[in-house]
Amino acid sequence: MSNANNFIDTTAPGRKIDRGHYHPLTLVIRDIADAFSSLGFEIADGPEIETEYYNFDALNVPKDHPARDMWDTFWLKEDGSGVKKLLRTHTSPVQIRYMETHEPPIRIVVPGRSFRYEATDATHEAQFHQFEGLMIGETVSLASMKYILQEFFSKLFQNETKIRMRPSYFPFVEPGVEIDCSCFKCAGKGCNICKNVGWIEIMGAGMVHPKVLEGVNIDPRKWKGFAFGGGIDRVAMLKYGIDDIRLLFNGDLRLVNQF
Ligand code: 2NM
Repeated sequence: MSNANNFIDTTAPGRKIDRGHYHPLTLVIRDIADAFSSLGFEIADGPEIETEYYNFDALNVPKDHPARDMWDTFWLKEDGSGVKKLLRTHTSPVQIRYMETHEPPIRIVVPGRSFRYEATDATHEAQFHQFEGLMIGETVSLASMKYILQEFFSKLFQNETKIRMRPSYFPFVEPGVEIDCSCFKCAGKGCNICKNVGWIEIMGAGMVHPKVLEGVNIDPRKWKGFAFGGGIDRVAMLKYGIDDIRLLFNGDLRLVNQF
């Protein structure tokens, strides 16, 4: 600044220029994409507005499944096309679209926004983020999945991570499993992150159901595939110690400025 006497104060501090910050979800999505890229997976994406066919039918979700209920799904107004549309409730429809347009072998991971029509609280939001993955090959098995996911989590958490599988049910896979990973903070000893059990419930997975493969014209006798899905918001909350999912979406810069 110069004043009337043409004095320039060269010791005055400069003006601070604010720098932008990546949202914690962006950071986690980048980490997930990097880890899977290094394992040979391609990153795919697709529409957030989907048809009933891609969101449910193609995934072997029966007509009477509760996930089809109005309470879980944001249905859009009829647009006269005769095709029922909705906000995708998972990113699996992207995998159906990918299988329709690509020949196996396939290795993809799909991070993206999904929607559920449900009440909001500290751990539930009407919008959330998922990453789903798919690997199809002639010799792909649950053993391949265990190796790939163990490598993935070890890269993501920069820590040697073990996983374990428990039987579960999803209509689009058979068999279906829940996957736990060893705690990235205490490595299984027990701490506040894993609530003293040493394991973190992290995703669902399984071998792609033959009906799903048949629906996209992939011969289930020749090709086998595993698929998995997990929550990105939850990973970001665990990794960065964020205790309320709503903080990720309310636009308050005090959250973003910490990253
Ligand atoms: C999950 C759990 C298990 C899954 C299956 C597919 C597809 F399209 F290949 F059939 N995509 N994602 C899948 C399987 C997702 O999320 C909890």
